[in-house]
Amino acid sequence: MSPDWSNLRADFPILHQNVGKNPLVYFDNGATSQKPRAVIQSLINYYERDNANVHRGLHALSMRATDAYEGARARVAKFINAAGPAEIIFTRGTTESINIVARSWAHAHLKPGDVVLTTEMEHHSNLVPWQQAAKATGATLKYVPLLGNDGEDGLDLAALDTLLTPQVKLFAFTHMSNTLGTINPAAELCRRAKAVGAITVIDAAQSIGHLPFDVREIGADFVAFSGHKMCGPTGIGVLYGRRELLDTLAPDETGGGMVVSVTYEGASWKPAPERFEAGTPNVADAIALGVACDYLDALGRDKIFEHDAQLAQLAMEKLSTLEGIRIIGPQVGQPRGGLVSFAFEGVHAHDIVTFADQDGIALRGGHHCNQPLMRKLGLTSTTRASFYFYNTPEEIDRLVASLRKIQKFFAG
Ligand code: C6P
Repeated sequence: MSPDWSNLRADFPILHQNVGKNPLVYFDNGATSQKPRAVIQSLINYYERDNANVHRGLHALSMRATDAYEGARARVAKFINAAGPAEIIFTRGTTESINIVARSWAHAHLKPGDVVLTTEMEHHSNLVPWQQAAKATGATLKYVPLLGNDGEDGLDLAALDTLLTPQVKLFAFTHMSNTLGTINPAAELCRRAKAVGAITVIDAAQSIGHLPFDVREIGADFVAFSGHKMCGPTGIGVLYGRRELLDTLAPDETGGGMVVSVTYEGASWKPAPERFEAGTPNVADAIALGVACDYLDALGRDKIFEHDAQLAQLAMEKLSTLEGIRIIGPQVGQPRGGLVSFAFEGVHAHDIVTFADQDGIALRGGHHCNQPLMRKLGLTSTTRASFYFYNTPEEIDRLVASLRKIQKFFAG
């Protein structure tokens, strides 16, 4: 049975406010999701009762903080079905997670003649680090093309046959595009990469809190995601890495907490995950991320996906009735995740976002950290409505009504 979605709104204090004269419609979940009371309370509890540094103290608070921090690591491992907590490295977010792989793995393993493969739909966070790694090592960066004038046909999976050569050492791709809403077939991409001996890196920033995700079933080597897009706090994220791979990697950052022994001449490293967590970690936010995992698992990410995908289809159907709208990514009836990006000729996305805000509706407008993709589609920006389980069909009606008003205004 599906949860009672509208009752769940009571768990999110922030949703119960007016923006100007109108009740808030929060459609910017792709940028960051809102936080349930349980996550907020976890932060308060930690700072009111348990706050101490971890792994260092023998006093009660430090031991409580350490237990809760390591408990959160185990909780996240369960959330994605990792083989164990040692495969979970806490980072600041998706961006830092991908950069760790690009600096630690790629710099150690890439040489001239090697190829790093990514796709034409990547967020800058899963593109620029590979450009930098390729530049530093002499490797070549190649892209799996995106099909369709509006990017509606997804990645060119046939092109993979020629692109995935034994020269490809690493294939980094997004699980769900933050701009198109496309969901890539992660398990198939990992299987095909593995067949040529390439390591896979999945950017799961947009998918992890929205659909079931099993790292072992997918067969990923590395997975990056952010807590703040899955009901957790900002400033905490995860790099999942297969244990065998993590243990062969040199640390990206060095300092306290990650060493076994230090002399004036040198130092030796602890195994993963400590090896990759130099300095005092973000204890409070990691613990709250564990609470976010509990919250999402209690709802069921299969149910969340169903809900979000239904809202996206409803939005597409209703938005399609607006004259001159161009929706990018999968079209009405094609499978997609819970976000919709669109453009109107002659009206800039920033104007749409500003006007919608006056109706209490929070959207995102711009290039969504996807400049090469925008250029490919012949756009400079789009407006994006991104949904989560607390959004409702009535809110979609308010969006469409607001857009109609905006269109009328700009038509003069
Ligand atoms: N996308 C959006 O509005 P960080 O900032 O490290 O938490 O996540 C980066 C990131 C990486 N990959 C994808 C697919 C993403 O969507 C994001 C963040 C936000 O779409 C902010 S640009």
